[in-house]
Amino acid sequence: MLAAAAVSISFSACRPKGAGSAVAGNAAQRTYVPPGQYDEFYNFVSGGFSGQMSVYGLPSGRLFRVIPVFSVDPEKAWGYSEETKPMLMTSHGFVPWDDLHHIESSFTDGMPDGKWMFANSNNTPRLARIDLTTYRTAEIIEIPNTGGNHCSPFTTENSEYVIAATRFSVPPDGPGGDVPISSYKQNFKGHISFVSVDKETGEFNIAFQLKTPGLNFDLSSAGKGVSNGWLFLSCYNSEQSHTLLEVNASQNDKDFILAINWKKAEEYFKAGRGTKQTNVRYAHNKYNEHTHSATHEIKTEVTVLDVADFEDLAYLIPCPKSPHGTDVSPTGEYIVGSGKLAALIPVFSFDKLQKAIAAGDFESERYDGIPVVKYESALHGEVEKPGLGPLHTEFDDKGNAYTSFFVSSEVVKWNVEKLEVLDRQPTYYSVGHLMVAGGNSKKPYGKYLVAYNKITKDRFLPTGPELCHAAQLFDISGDKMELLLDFPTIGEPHYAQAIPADVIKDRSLKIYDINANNHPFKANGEGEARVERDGNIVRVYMTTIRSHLTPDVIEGIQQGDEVYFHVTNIEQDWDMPHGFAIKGAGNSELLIMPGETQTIKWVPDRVGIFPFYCTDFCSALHQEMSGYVRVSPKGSNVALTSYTGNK
Ligand code: RUQ
Ligand code: CUA
Repeated sequence: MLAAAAVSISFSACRPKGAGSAVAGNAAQRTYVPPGQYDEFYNFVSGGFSGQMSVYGLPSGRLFRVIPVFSVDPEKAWGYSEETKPMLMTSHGFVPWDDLHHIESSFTDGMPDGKWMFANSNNTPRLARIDLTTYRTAEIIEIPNTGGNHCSPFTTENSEYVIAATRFSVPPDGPGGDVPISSYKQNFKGHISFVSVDKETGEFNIAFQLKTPGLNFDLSSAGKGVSNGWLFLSCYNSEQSHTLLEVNASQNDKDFILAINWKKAEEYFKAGRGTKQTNVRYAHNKYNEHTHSATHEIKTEVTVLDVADFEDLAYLIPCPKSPHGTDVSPTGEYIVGSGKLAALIPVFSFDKLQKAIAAGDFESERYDGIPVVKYESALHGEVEKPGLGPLHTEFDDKGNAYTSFFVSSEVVKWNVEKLEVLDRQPTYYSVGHLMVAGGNSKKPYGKYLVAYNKITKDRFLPTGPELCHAAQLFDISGDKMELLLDFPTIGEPHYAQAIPADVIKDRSLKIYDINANNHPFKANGEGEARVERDGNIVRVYMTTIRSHLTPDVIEGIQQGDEVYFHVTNIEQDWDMPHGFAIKGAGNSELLIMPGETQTIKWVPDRVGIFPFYCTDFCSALHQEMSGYVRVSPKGSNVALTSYTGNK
């Protein structure tokens, strides 16, 4: 122990100043997961501007999967196969990219239940549900009346709703949107969407929206425990300025946390008090595990309730200064506001908030019709001198909070009741989000904290101008946080979730049951493999099994035909995908899981012989798993034929 500490001290002493390596002496042992053994936690991490979600193990930091959500992925043909293209459709058409900031788990009684991960897209406003049996994006819904869905996806205690609120207030959808931008104060509105989640299937539905003044909603947390039924959203730009926000939205000493009584809002909605808005257009895309295909539809109606029309729905709490994270403690009693430009962290008390509301303890002036609770009346207290640029807060199982500080590049531990700073550790560098295992649940697992850093500079081998982002793993089981590990991440990681492996791992699907495959172009065994022509559309019903494709000889295709390879993997063994690729295809490969059917479109642009092959090294004779298509000129009389083995 002593020797290890001495080694780490002398090691850090010869590093350039500031690049610190103050790593716990036995960090290697504490993060080493021996070959063949499992990690203790799954870590689901947002991929930021990569549009993906990645799955790591903790404490090892090993990367298991990268799941395309709002992005195309040629490895899996996501967005390239005919079956998955509808998933990326929006009211603007096919949108194959987005900025995925936040991952939040589905909850049962305030605890992650391992069913789904929810994800937001920050640019073209969408919400996604990722299924934790298949590790695929199962559903995407577009959010109307919204400009930038940053304040999302925050989940209520029993996943009744996933919240999606607009980062940029904008005029509501429809023809009334053509207004001068300088008319912000009259015409720009915020909307908070309550997207319901079906208990069994997880299916989304925009139950209702709340229309609010033109604030910018940054982040949010649903109440839990004592505050279950409430929702807290941080708001910046209370100035409602529309240009040079850097300056103009930093004028007010305090912005707000908006407290919403969502149970009340739900009551009003169910009582028919909302207004139907019928000039919206938003996509709703679902992936069906039996047809192995996605569907896309456009919806045209949403119910809106204006918070200003109701006395007891919404209250503003002043919060210094351009708050970013708003985080609710495990009991639900404390609400932490992290003002990006504030020199302290205010902690509000739900109990005091309720008393202030009951007593009408408000500022003399409303804000655009909404009562403003007096700051002191809702305040539990302030954490003094915590650091610079607080962003996000998570909680452990011992009454402590952990806040990330972007500007001073550190994570700070403090006691929630006593508001005392207990420890601070540097991060390398400029931490954005941080995450404690279960740190947003009713009973945090504690043990680990991960800092997700924006800048890595000298932490890894240089790779040109573009460097990786990174995560840093801390052990928080003792009094002091101990840095254990750095690991690079996919894209820009923002929020993440860590869930014990035991909650999730047995849910994982191994194969798709071939008998439950209802794909309209499935080949039910090699006997059904065939090629059919309908005008210039040719459908190849193909099967794969070690180590041949059926058919593997295809003739009678003509230049300019629209050829669809519907490939069914008839294996029923775990971890036995096959791939499919053909020369000149303008999209990607297919990677077909056992029991699944997937389709790639190919339009041959010239005559000749086109080889195709399996792309996944599946057996000793994988290299033999190939075939040929003969392409003849348009109008040729070469007969359409196909076979494998003897003709
Ligand atoms: S927000 S740092 Cu979307 Cu903090 Cu990521
Ligand atoms: Cu199938 Cu390689």
